[in-house]
Amino acid sequence: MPDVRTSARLGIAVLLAAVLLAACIPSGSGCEDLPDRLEVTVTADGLEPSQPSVCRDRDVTLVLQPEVDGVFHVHGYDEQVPATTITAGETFELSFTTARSGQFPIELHTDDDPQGLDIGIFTVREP
Ligand SMILES: [Cu+2]
Repeated sequence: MPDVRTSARLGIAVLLAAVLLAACIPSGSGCEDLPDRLEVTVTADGLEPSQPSVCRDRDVTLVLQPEVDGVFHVHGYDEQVPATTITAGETFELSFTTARSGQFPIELHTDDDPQGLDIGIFTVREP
């Protein structure tokens, strides 16, 4: 009965494909699937994405694309990411090693608001 054999083979092939596919999908634990290079749009009152997340012990690059002028500051991460003067329309690349994990408020200081405004949260997850 060739039909039965063919469909059995097909069944095995589908099962095998499903297993292989499942193996390719990164597991949800840790932060293996988080990117090391993140493009971040900076607006007057927010970020896109609003909560950039990376993994600890990685060489990370934040690519800032500001729509406003100001000083970009990751509160509590000053050693790795010095406060950076940004200009609307230009691109700024901040490269650093994520030495510490945690959540760090991202602030934007402007001439209008020198004290700074929380525009997002930078998250460094444990591997
Ligand atoms: Cu600040």
